[in-house]
Amino acid sequence: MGDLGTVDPAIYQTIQAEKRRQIDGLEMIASENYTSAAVMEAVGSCLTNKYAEGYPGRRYYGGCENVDVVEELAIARAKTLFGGEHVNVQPHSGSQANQAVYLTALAPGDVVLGLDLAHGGHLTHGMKLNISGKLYAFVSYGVTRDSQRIDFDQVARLAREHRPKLIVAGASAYPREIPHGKFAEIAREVGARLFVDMAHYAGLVAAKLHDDPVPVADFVTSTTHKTLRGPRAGIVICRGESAKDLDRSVFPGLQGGPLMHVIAGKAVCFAEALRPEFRQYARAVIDNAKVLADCLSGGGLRLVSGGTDNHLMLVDVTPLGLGGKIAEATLDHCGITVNKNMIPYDERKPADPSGIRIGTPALTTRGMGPDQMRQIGEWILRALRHPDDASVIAGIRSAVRELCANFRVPGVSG
Ligand code: DSN
Repeated sequence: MGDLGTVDPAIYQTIQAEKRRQIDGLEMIASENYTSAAVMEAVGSCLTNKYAEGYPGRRYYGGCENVDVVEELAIARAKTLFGGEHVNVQPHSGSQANQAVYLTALAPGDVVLGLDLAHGGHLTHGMKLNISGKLYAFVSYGVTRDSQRIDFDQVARLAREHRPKLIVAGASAYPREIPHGKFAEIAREVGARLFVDMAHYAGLVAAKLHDDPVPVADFVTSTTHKTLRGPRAGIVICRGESAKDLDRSVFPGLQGGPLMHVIAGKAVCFAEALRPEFRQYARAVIDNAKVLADCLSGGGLRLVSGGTDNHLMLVDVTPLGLGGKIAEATLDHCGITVNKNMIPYDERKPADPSGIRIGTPALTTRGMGPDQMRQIGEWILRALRHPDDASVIAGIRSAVRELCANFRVPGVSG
């Protein structure tokens, strides 16, 4: 035990319990992952002690010679990984990265197009209670009823009708590859700028396994902790012409001192993602998702859009006679962590929608492959068919624990 157990036993014990939960359970929340021990070491380092308002070489504090190196390395590596003329690695989160783009490209009241939250969009893409929806006049596009893929006819029609200043692409619950060029064409036609929030699939873009938004978008944001497998944080990539304004929007517009320890973690994550093994990892994430999706649809569950191209699937559980809330809780009791999720054209409410969202990034990081996906798919089906049968659930819980014992969680030991 280190200092924490003595100084704050309550927090120490809770962290121990969370370690156990992460080791003993199957983490299938599509936006979560296990970052490496190296990233955690950087994030847990003495860099947390340093104030560094400003940018490398232009700080408002002395003593920034080392954190300047950290930030410059993070920027250089992000540029190597994603391309792009300018990168800002200071946003504390994906939400703040998105706000920085809005602050740069828009004035309050400007019209923006974004994907409807209920069709797979994100809070920060214009949800009414989010600052994006309060400050700007968002108009939502969606997916078609039949293919459940983005309705580009609707995007074009809404763009011509509302003449938005900005079009937002990207999603947090969309199982298909997003063709960014189609958005770019529409944006060009109506004189809008294009902003892609690639948070969910950034790791797949880094591995060149997903259409790359950087060449066609004016602004691209990402979190670094999802498929990219880094620390919990955000980044913005933009064209050189917006660099100055964007940097001002992040600091002093939205944030004060950057979290230099987290920026160090981002630098480590970008270096890891530049290695050839990362491409193999991202390939395996997609392959695993396809195997699991086939297994679930073969067992009678309906997959939104019929399947997946990426790291996640959206599963309509109502064919088995239950809603997303019970499905999430049932799987939780089995040690399988997912989240309930609205599906497009859902007739149920957000607190108990028709679907669950399932992702493969974290289990793939643990080294699980197609055999484990088939096994987990069977467990999910059995649990959802018998949500009230305590012995079925207990049996799956113990089988999950046994499986987990064979697959290490990077950076987390029991
Ligand atoms: N809340 C995240 C997700 O789960 O997709 C996105 O920010």
